[in-house]
Amino acid sequence: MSDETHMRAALALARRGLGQTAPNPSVGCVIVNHGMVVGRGFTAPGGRPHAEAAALAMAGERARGGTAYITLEPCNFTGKTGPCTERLIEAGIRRAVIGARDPHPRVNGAGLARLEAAGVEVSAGVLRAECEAVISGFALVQRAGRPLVRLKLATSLDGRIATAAGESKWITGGRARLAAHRLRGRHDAVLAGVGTVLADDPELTCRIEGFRAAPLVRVVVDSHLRTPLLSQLVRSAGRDPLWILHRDGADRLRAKALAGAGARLIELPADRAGVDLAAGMRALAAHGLTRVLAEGGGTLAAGLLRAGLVDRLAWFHAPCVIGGDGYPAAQGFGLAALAEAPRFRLVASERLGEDLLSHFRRFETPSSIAI
Ligand code: AOF
Ligand code: ZN
Repeated sequence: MSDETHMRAALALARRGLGQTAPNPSVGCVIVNHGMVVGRGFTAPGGRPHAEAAALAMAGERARGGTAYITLEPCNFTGKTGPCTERLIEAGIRRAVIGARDPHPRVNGAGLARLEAAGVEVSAGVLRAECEAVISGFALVQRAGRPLVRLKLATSLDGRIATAAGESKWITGGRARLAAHRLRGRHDAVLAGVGTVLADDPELTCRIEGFRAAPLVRVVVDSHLRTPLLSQLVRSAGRDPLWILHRDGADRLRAKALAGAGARLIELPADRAGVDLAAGMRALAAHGLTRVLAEGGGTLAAGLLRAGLVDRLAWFHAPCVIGGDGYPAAQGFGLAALAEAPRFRLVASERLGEDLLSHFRRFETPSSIAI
């Protein structure tokens, strides 16, 4: 079988860990010897052990003389675990096929160089684009100091998230809702605005049994600490992490009560709309998050879009029309000209029952392509 075929299998393994390995990227590794797959591994929940260690443990002596297919360049320094380069060399791996480079400043090509210096034949860049996509959150943290932000919207055909009376439950059908939970499961954190918390009292968990081994962080943007102590989010804060992004000068007693209930409070500078969301995203990266799913409502969506913080869109459309008096997916953000509108590129779409899910990526201009 070709290098690409084995790398595809390694990619499928890497995707299994998505949303569970932060602050580490999720990596997949397949070890092949004499045409037989002898080891498979992916980065464990929490980021350790690394994929290579898991695959080598499965292969044992059968790794000797074999080829390792790894979605990311192996690490070559002792962080929280020993370097994977040395493990691969000691196990007698003869050839390494690598997808993406590790953008971590201490690796960035040095892992490949170490393997080559030890006489391992290295082929780099196999299915590079797919392998880079899997580590895009981690790469953004390294390059821009903020996590990947995917905005999820579930709207009517005319882009409304609720009727004028505020009714918003069940716009989309069951299959779309299941897909939305799966989406949550592949992120490190779910982000919502306090307006949504007050209106819907959501729990923001991934309710698919057995999907996740690592906790999903719930983050609320709540400038003035209005999240109710009796909300589902606060009541479940002992079980699943709850972080609250608030502006400086918020009520001290409320801050104390929320912290006492188990929430982590993160203070941010204010901007005209509430908290400075760019600073908020940097704070989330500093606290170890790499992939964030923003779920609304319209104020948060507008804030993120206006600040240029939306890297991906997952847009569910239900086949109904609510009309202009309903709540828009994104509140106004004062565009002066169409040329300033945030632009996206459609990358995939699928039918889910009667609904449509479209995936978009931020439209990259040549100067923004590094991200
Ligand atoms: C790999 N395989 O499965 C992953 C890697 O803090 P540590 O010790 O866990 O190591 C962090 C480094 O390992 C950093 O460069 C990160 O990109 C890389 N992640 N490396 O060889 C893996 N998850
Ligand atoms: Zn490693």
